[in-house]
Amino acid sequence: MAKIRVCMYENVDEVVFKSSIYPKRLPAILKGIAIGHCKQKWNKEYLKKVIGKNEVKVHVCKTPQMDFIRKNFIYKTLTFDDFIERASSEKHHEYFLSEIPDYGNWKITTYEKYHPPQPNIVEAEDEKYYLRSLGEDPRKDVSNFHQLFPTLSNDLKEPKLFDSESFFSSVLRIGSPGVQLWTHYDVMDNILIQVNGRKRVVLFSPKDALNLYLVGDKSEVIDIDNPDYTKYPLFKNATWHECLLEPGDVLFIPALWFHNVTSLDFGVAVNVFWRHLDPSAYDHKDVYGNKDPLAATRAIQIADRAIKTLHELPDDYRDFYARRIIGKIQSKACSQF
Ligand SMILES: O=C(O)CCC(=O)C(=O)O
Repeated sequence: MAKIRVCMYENVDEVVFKSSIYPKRLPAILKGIAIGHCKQKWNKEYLKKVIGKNEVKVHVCKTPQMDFIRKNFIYKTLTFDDFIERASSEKHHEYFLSEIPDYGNWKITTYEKYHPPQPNIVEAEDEKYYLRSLGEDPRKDVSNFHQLFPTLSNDLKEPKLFDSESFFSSVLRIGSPGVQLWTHYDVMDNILIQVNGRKRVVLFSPKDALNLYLVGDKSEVIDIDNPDYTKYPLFKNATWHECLLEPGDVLFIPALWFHNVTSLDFGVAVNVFWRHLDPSAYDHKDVYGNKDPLAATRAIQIADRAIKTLHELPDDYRDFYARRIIGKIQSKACSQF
């Protein structure tokens, strides 16, 4: 498996970013950008004090590796100060999750119905917490950090790297040490401003899409460091673009680049999405920046119909015409295979 270090740039301004970094469509770490006083101010006590009892909806997970496909986490609404206390501590006295016994294919006989196996309850004193801020009405509104958290707003100076009319959303992200967010892509360009705490970010090019076993915008390969190669043999072919984000760093994540993010410490970040396609190309119901552009959704629906139609044929004909269609897509719609 090939590994590449993400390029780093020092003291970049809007002109340099737009002329020589952005057009490459590669991830980039921007160091030394002025992001305001948040880096000095946003410690645990300050965050608890300024946001206090406002409620936030957070992910709570038994294991550090969060898996959106198999949903190994629950959502809980907590007061912000409680969330910060929990996310910044390794062990918890009060927790939401406990080990659920895995009975596998256990079949209930009449005897067992009245004598069920005793669950071996291991309480989750190290459960993990993760906040991704949501809009006022999460089904309709995008997250706008400055509107949602006015008492923090002045502390953060967003780097001016794109035209303000392209702004889509800004998202506050806070997580426990160790939390690993599943590999996924977003359809908009993005800067991840790491205010404090360190993160390891592994990115994969859009050209690696077929090596990542996608379910929608997410990869099925959750444990990227110890993948099950019998299940995911093509993952070996994916090229890792890896970097360590330190407090104050800004990571440019171009649209469609997959990213897998591990918090090495309790950390606070804000990411800003902006549109780089014409606004009419996007799904106007998208509040997360991850709904496929309208034309892509239509093409996927047509492909689903084509697959269904192929199933009207006997197996050997279905296989033959499926290969012809793949060939056509490869030669006419992929720039390089
Ligand atoms: O930093 C994180 O926790 C996740 C970042 C992310 O997924 C994003 O910026 O799109």
